[in-house]
Amino acid sequence: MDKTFSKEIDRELARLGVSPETAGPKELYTAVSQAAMELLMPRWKEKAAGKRACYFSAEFLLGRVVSANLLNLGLLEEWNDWLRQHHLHPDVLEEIEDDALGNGGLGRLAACFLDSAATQGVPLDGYGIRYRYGLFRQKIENGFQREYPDDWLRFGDPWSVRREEESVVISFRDQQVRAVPYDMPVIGYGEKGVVNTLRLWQAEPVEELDLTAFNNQDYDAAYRNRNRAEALSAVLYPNDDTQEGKRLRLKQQYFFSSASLQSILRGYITRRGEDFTHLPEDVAIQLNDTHPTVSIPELLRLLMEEHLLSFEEAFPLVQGVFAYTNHTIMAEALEKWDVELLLSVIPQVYPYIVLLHNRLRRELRDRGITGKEAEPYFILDGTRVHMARMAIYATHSTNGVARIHTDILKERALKEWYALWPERFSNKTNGITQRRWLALCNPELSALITDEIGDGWLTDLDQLEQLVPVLEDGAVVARFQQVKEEKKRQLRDYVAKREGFELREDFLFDVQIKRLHEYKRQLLNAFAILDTYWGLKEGRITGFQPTAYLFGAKAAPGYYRAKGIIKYIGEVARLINSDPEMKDLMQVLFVQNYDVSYAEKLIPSADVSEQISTAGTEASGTSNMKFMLNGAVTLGTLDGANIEIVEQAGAENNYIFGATVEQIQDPGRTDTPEHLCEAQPRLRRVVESLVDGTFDDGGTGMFRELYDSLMKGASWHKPDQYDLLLDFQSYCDARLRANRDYQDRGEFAHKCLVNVAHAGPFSSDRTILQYAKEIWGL
Ligand code: 26W
Repeated sequence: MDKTFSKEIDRELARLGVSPETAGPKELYTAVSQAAMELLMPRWKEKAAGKRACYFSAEFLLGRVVSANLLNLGLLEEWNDWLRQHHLHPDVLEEIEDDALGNGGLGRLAACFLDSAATQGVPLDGYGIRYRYGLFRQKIENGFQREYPDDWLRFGDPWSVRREEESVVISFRDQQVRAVPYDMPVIGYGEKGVVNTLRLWQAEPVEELDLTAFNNQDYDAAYRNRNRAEALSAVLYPNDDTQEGKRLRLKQQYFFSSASLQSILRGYITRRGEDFTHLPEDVAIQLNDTHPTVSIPELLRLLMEEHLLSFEEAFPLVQGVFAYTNHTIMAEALEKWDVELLLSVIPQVYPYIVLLHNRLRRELRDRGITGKEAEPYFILDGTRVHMARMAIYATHSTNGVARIHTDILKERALKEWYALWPERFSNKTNGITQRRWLALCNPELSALITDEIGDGWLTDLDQLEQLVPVLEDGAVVARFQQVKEEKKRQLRDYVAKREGFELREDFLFDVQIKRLHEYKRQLLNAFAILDTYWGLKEGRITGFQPTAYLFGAKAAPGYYRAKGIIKYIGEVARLINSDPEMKDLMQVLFVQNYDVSYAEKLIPSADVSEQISTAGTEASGTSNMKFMLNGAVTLGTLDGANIEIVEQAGAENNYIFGATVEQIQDPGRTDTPEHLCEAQPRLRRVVESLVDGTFDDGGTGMFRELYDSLMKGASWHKPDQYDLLLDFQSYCDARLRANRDYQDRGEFAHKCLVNVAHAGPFSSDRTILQYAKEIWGL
């Protein structure tokens, strides 16, 4: 093997003044990253001619980038050899912080898309914010979630290049800031691979510091400007469920939208001059949810104010450039900005919103839509700006992220829009990158697969289909079981270190990991665990396969109920883990600070994947795909991408339960929480555990509030709005079925492998090629 890379690592270490023997994790990280950067630089500079696509996203949840980059560069083996040679452990880089510049699915999807585009040779660059602090670090103290800052730059940022000379100025009503781009290479894997760019903007003062104030010894005033500027990109908002009228959040959105557009226009003018008619031939911009949607009036403004186009010239260009992805139908998450707030932050943008609104009204009038009938379309409703409406109107494409989600958009949530412009709507079912979510996180299963069918699956996941005939070979199934056992042992060791908890690796692993939200129904899972516990104690359940129930989730810091659910799971865990009778039957663990790197440990070890959202609420889900790819069965509802997963892998190889979206949304429903509890004493008992003294919420009243949300409702919602009680019985049944089936280990492993063999369609390579062809025209 060519040893250029190893030599480069040695050189970088020497430059840092250390040797392989004296280097700590930080030095090793810096050296290996800089060595890799050195080698890839020539490839990064190559830019193919032709149209480029831009992914505008407030979040990019990359996780740890170093191992993924080394894998994609084909340098991972040489790095591991180098470590071995110096008697260093391959886990030395585990101390490096994740890049956690995102909340959950939407941000991680953006990261998977970048990886897939670079691998498939699709010219796609990411544009976002370089938050100083990513999503908070979570600790569980006394069962309660506590938040601490996430200092992701602690070990430096060797993968970014600051591009001072490409800074732009952004104006707000009350301040101006400089946006400085930090570029990261996005490295494709394999032969078709290219190196694209993730450009993250950092806010800085236009003037370094106020020297006059400084000389007058008014230091607060001297630094005020700097602090106010830096505040803009200081923190990622930790909400993934509600949009509150937050000034700073709007500022962040405008900040990265305007900076990205200015930088894109600069590039265009360099190539084409001031003739903007070719803009949609050169540039496609995908809006990741409505967060960057202020880009629409901002591009109009830039074209009209700085380049003197008329509105009727600029509008079709804008519509040709932009496309919009919707990630949620939860009403609380649909962004609407108060006009007053908007005017006090970015008044210069408002006139362009008015132009859009009026143009829309004219179009509606021409189609005979007036009065009340026109209202669901209004971008401006008198007091607020509806960002999703603006996004649908002023783009050429709106897409959902799984088939059922897109159908719900067309038939319900956005039906008025679909009626007018059906050709604008399409589905792009989400996907995940198999490089991170199989090759990196599960080298053992990867080796099994490669031994059977070769390694073509790394860039063409459909090749997993070739496993189908192989699955009848008992030896393959047995090897899969050994892999699963090995991944459980690895998780056991990791959990022992991180949580001080002794997982039983001989148990079935049942895993629910995702943001904490009522609609995702972690509380239903906890109820079912408690019901199983009582069933075992009373002898109602016999022949039970011992099970470890694992949870990982962060709650938005202001989401009171979500935090109550964390506390409740902790209480259930305490009851069960401390009961000697349960020692060989059940364990419950809520892991702290669930993040991308933790997911990479948990997913490969899982037997059962919990995907239990109320039908019609989870747009797609993506962890469901990661579990499938790593050989877990889905215990889930007919929601999001679960539907497409069971369609591929077969209902007989998964555990589907619960009401369908039609049943949930049936206007003729007569069931009530009270009736359901009356008919089902076991259900009554678990629900009452919230308030009957079984558990202690530390005097906070959180459990009472949860109880009331189920049984009484609240001013803003009906009782049990996510139908936990309706689905309780069928959930318990399905879960017990999985538990019984597991006891025929060979048969269960076979089911798991059938899931793996049919995971091909859930590669983000497939998704990104669909975006490229069907939306971006690449
Ligand atoms: C305005 C606050 C806010 C912030 C983020 C509202 C909503 C969000 C996101 C839409 C939350 C999110 O991550 N949604 C998830 O997107 C995934 C990728 O498409 C889907 O797989 C998940 O089902 C969806 O919940």
